[in-house]
Amino acid sequence: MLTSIALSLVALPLQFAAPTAQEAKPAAPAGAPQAAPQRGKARPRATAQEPERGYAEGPAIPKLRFARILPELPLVRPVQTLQHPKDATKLYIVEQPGRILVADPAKADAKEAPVALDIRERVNDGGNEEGLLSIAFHPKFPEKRELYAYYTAAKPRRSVLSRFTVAEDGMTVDPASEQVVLVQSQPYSNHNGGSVVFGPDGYLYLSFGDGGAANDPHHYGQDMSSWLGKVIRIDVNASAADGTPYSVPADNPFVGKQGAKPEIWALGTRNIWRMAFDPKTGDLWAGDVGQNEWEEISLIVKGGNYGWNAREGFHPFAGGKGEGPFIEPVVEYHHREGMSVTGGRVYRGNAIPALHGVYLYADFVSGNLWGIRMVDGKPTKPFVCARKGGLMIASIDELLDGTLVVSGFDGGQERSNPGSLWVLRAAE
Ligand SMILES: [Ca+2]
Ligand SMILES: [Ca+2]
Repeated sequence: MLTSIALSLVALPLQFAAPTAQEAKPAAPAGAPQAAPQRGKARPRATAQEPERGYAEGPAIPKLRFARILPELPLVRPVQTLQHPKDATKLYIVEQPGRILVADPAKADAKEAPVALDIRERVNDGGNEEGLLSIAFHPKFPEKRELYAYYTAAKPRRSVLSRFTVAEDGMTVDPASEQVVLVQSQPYSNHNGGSVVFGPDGYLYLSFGDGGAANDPHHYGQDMSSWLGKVIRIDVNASAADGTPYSVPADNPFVGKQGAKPEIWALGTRNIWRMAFDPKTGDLWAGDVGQNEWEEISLIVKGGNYGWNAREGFHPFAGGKGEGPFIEPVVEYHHREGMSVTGGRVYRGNAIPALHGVYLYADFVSGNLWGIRMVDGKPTKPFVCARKGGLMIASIDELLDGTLVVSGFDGGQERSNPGSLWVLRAAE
């Protein structure tokens, strides 16, 4: 049973803060905004907890299976893979304690992998959601040999975004080359967000969580004077006039707005754990981890307010604050189906034609992997493409040919459990 997996966990899921006994449940969804049903189609049956949404119809989404890669390579809490953009033999594997390994994903018998970077001494991975959380190459890599890394550090507790220089052969990243781009103080160990990605515009996007604890006690999600609970967008190619090692794009939505940090691109996000651009459409997809009941997938747009902590998924959140208008999720799921969403990406590979254009996302606890399509701006009904009970799915990334790679912790998230990597194949 999926729920028994969740209940058997001793530690908290990676991106999930356990509700305290005193926490009120969000109000019933009555009155929650609903998408209009598609004309001429039967509305899906609603339950008390799942209001009618009116899903779009689309081509069938295929069943998938998990195929292990690098099965003999020992990994410690792998939280992301990133392929060299010009070299299919180099897959950079991010280990949460603070290392990056580089391995050829096709080498089935690899028992070890060279360490490209080891900054475990700088990284604080004391909390379950702390550590080296995300990396991204500069869009012009490898001509511009820059790697951006987002990690948590201690004393004081903070999140750090840094730039490092990659060696010409791509095998090592110089730890002495670190240039800190920005720092955000962190009030609690959890909800550090943790995706750094470059957009088609060449700017860097970073997801910050709401800071942590539970319920966003300081209401950071709607506080425009803080990066917490936001997605930010910066230009890392130009320093600011005051020496800040990045600049703010002039068309950021809150530039010049009094009391607002100009780096903010979108607000009201609780803890986006994995976001990714669709290279074909330029859409920014995100999985935003919920509090007590609802996990959501959202499309992040310029200036959008995603509701936290006034909203959780499509529902009002008791005790939250905030004025709309809010942008509703694309889809949500209830904690019956999982506990902590891991945002994925749109499949743009050629190996599975029926999967082309499908957005895939997962639950860290239940091991469910869903697919949806967008049809005329509306999602198709989420379809469970695969289920991998016991695998804590931490990230869904892609190889050069579009093959999706899943990083996870095998058998639970206790630190002693081995990490593992899988590719998604068509089920036979
Ligand atoms: Ca935090
Ligand atoms: Ca939301």
